[in-house]
Formats: sequence, structure tokens, C-alpha cells
Amino acid sequence: MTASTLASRSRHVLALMIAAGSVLACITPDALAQEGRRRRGGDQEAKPVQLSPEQTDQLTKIATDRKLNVDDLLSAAKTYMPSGRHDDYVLFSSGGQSGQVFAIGVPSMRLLRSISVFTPESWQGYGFAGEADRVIDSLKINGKVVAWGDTHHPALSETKGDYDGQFLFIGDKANSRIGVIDLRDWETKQVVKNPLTVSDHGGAFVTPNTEYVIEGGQYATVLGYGYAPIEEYKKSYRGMVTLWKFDRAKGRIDVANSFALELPPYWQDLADAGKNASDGFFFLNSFNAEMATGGIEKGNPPFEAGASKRDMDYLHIVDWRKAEAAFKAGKAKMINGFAVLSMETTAAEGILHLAPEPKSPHGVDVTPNGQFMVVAGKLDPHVTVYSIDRIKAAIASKKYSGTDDYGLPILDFDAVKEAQVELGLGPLHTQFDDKGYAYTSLFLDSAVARWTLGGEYDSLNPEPAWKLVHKTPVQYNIGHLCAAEGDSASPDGKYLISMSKWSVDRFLTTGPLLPQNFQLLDIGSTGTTMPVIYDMPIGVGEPHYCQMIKADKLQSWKVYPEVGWNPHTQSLDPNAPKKGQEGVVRDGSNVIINMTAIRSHFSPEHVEVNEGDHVTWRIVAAETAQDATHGFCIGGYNINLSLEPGEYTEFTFTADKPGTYPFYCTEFCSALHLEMMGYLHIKPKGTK
Ligand code: K7E
Ligand code: CUA
Repeated sequence: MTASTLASRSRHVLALMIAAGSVLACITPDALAQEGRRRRGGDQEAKPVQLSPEQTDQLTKIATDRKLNVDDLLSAAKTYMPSGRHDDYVLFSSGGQSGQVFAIGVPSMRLLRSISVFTPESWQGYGFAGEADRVIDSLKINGKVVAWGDTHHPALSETKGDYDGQFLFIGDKANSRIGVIDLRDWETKQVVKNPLTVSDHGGAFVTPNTEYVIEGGQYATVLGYGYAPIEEYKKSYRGMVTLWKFDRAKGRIDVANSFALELPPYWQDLADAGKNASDGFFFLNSFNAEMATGGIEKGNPPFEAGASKRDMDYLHIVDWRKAEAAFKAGKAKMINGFAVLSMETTAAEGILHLAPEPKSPHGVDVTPNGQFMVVAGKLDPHVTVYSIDRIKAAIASKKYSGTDDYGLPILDFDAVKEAQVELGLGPLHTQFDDKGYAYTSLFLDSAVARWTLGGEYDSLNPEPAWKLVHKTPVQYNIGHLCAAEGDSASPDGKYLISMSKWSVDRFLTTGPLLPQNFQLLDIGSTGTTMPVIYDMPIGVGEPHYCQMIKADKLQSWKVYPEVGWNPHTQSLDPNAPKKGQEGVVRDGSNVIINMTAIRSHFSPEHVEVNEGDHVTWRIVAAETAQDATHGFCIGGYNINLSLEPGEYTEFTFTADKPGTYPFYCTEFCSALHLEMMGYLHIKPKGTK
């Protein structure tokens, strides 16, 4: 081939690529979606499956070669999603120490996305927007950027006790923070830091209409970052539970209208809000009613022995409407700038009652009708079930067995207890289905237990009430579990996730650090058994809790509503540059760059600034097609943005290191993606 034919051929190829690029740019999302449906046949009517003798032979051969039995084939059929077919449920899982949330499709168990909350992550452009990044700013605690979190409990927003698909909250145990995610664009909008405590645990949980996001504490401290020697534990250390007021219209926690309850220095654990019959209450476990202070180095009993000595700890029963009334009546005092109802107030106003609960419980879970609270104690093979009717009656008739050291009334155990059900070793957490069954994780047994509820649920299943009916082994050491909408007022049944903490031999070895194992159990289609039908390794952080929502409840945006949209304010941004307004505006050493990004160029392509300039860079992704995302990075300046269709972003930096910096698009957006770049010229001081 001669040089000239080579040149003409490459011109031809280039022309084709540009043509392809502009065709792509004008295809509408609907057209793409239609094309996708046509190709995959995903909308076709389901036809009865009929295997030909050849197909049966083929299937048998594959199963034999791959050593699959019939149960394996059934599991595969229950979980396999043909290309283009969408899952029925979305699982929002805590990402543990990754500080993120993971979204996983069920039943396929495909990871759909991560959502950064407490940990900056570059693909999402979360925390990489220069010097005045609002994300980095929101992660500051006492002036320090704390750029990770130990996420434990996600909570979907609820309406009448059912997931409404609008918001997701997640707690950071290590740093006592709550993140707020807007499920229209799946982005974190707010991180609030609790000014009372260093760390927490019982959060996030929402009240039935998301009036409040509840954050229970854990390890007692001197509230408000105070100090006292450990010898003054009983006198000065305190627990807390915080009620964060949620403003649904703004999509933000309203800190000024939030408040906390001072609690005894028992280590409060998980919480759950009442609903239906128990609407207006929430419940909180505790596990160090002994108020052990450890000190193994001084010959004292270690924490794990000291905190498990007594047979009973305390379930905390909070009437949050009474608490709200006391707060609104000005009965709170301020600690570190935050409103707190003291224990004297909560006792005097009848806001807080304690009830004995067996040995170091972990989970407390309210049944869908709100009638019962299920408490599982890791050192007791039973779950203990409380009834809200009994609790209300005991409170009304003051059926106390005494008061604790802080003057809080303790309800008589036998008066409030409905049942105890023996399930096995190490029961932790409980969820529910639509057939009157409860499911409890058994950490030490490595199993999921199915058992029957009583009361109104009696008629729903054939077995006697309050009875263990089945156990499925899981691999291994299950912590939380999660059934489809299984902690809401109307669970779906069908699927259950075992969040197995140890995976040991389930996957290829990944060095000494192994993934956790999310196991999918079929709890809907098999009658009495509930087999494990999928193992999904989670190799990013150690998740704790997750919630599974029906996919069609999510009203997620496909693109931002308008070009120039600011995801932080969820409105059109007046500063967003429009097409034709691109360029550099200088005011002394303050420089504003107005830029648009559309396949396959940034405009302007050359940006000149002087060393020492303070640069404000504004970019609009002028795209309207679904998935036409661009990135924008400047190497060496720690900047990377995700520019989703329609999105407006701004970042600032000081041009303190002169040089020639290529900036480029970090998403492979088009055939000419590599050409989607430009140069930032930072002229050294003194350059003419
Ligand atoms: Cu791991 Cu809910 Cu924090 Cu139990 S918690 S396992
Ligand atoms: Cu835009 Cu790659």
C-alpha cells in the first residue's frame, strides 16, 4: 500500500468515525432503548419452555461436565438474567469500611453501582473537585477531614411504614455520622456529624413517615466530646439516641429541629421504629447494663467478660411523640450546640421506659403489623418477643419492677413479654415475610431460622405460633439478613439475603483477606425448604445491613431534568454556562472558566491562566442522551469529575504550579473519546 492510499484510507476511516460520533450524538435514549429491546427480545411474551431431545441431551452433558446437580440447575434458572432483562429488586447494602453503599440487583446478584458517602471516590467525582469541594468540607470533623466511614445500617425512606423509594440514609459507626442519598440521582446530598458522640451504632432507622432518622449511640462517652477519667464512668459517661428531623421537601436533615435523648451509659445497640400498632414508639437495645469499664491491663475483667455478667440488659422503649413535644416545649438543654433531653426530663415526662431483656442482645426488630418486638440475644438461644399491647398496659398501670440507677422506670419483664422461641446458637437479627413467618440469623450456628409468629399472624400459616419450623445452613457466620421489603409494613417474601461474614472456602483464595459472602435464599417458591441459590462475593469492605426494595418503586432519573442542572441544589444553576458562552473571564487574578462538554470536545480547548491565579472552573455536560457521561480530569491537581448528562459542576483551585497540563475526558464516551481533551497552560510568573 502506498503512502497516499494509506493517507486516503485513514481520512476515510476518520470521516466514518466522525459520522458515527454524530449519529450517536443524535440518537435519542428512547430509540436506543427500543433498539435494545428489539435485539434482546426482552419484551416478548413468556412462552412455555419445551426442550427438544437434542437440547435435553445438551443440558445433561453440560450439567455432567460441570458437575451440576438438579438443584444447581434450578438455582441457575432462578437467578440467571438474560442480557437486557432487569432485576425485580434492588438491594441497598452498607459497604462497611469502604464508606460506600452498594446497589445490587436481585435475584441476579449483579453489582449495579457503588454510591460514595463517607469516602471520596474518583469515578463518581465524589470529593475530587478542587480546593473548596463541598464533599470534602462535609467530611470534616473538628476541622479534620475524615475521609472514610464504617457504614452499617442503610434505611430507605418510608411512607406509612413502607419503602417509598425516595431517599436512603446510612450510618457511619466509626464517626457517628448519617449520610443522606437522593434516589433520583443516587448521589449523597448531605453528611451530618453528631456533635454529642465520637461513634454510634443504631443508625440509621426511620419512623414510619420518615419524620425522623434515628441514630442510636453505642460506646458511652462524655457527651459533646468531653473528658472524664474512666473511674467516673457512672457519673459522667452517657449514652444517647438522636432524632434527626428530616425535611422531605428539601431532601435534607434539618439539624436545627433535631434533638437527642441522654441515656444511661449502657451500650445502646440497634434500634427499630414502631409502626402500625406501635406507631409513635421506637425501641433500642443495650448490652452493658453492668456498666463494665474494662481494664484488662490492670487485672480487671476484660470488657467482654464484664459486659456479659448479668442475665439481663435493658430494652429502651421511647415514646418519640412525647419526646418531640418536650423538645418543642423548650425542655432540652444544649450540649456542644445540640439539644438534649436529660434523663430527669425523659423520666418525668414518661418518654423513656426500660424493660429487661436477656443477656447482651443485638437486634430488635418490629413485626410488620407493629404488634411485636423481637429481641435476639447473642448469648441466649432464644429470641424474646415483646408485645406493644402489653407494654402500653404496663406503662399505663405502672407495672414496674423498679427503677435503674438513673431513676428510669423498669417495666416488669413478665408483664411485657409475649413469648420466647428457642432457635439455636447466636441469634442476631430478624426479618419477616408475607406469610406470617419470621427469619432470624444464627451467627454461631451459621444458619437462617424460619419460625412462626402468633397473634394476628396465627391464621397465615398452618404451624402453631411461636415455633421454629426450618433451618437452612449458610456459609458462614451470618450477621444481618434481609428479606424482600422484610422490615417494612408489607414484606414481599420471595428472597432473603444472608450476609455471611466469613467465606473461607466458598471462592478462590484472594490472599489472606477474603471477601464476605452474600447468599441468596429462595424463601418463596419451595414450600418448606429455603435453599441457598446464589453466592456473591463482596470484596469491598465488610457490609453489615442491607434493605431490598421492589425495583419499580424507584423513580430514578435517566438523565438530569435540564442541561445545567446542579445536583446539589437539584435545580437549574444560574452559573451554568450555556452554549456560545464558553470562554475565560478574568478579574485581576480571579479567573472564571466557562466550559461545555459534549461529544467529543470540551469548549474551550485551550485555557490560559497565570501562575498564582485563583481559578473557578465551571463545566456543563450539554448532553441529553442516557448514559452519555463524560469525565474531566487534570492530572497533578487531584481533580476528577463525573459529568453526567445535563450536569453542571464547578471546581476551584490555585494555579500554583506552572506548566502545560493536558486535561481529558475520563469516560470512554465516543469513538473520538481520546480526542476529547485540551490544554491548561499555566504561565510561569514573568512570562510575557
Ligand atoms: Cu454488624 Cu447491625 Cu452493625 Cu449486627 S451490626 S451483625
Ligand atoms: Cu467524553 Cu470521553
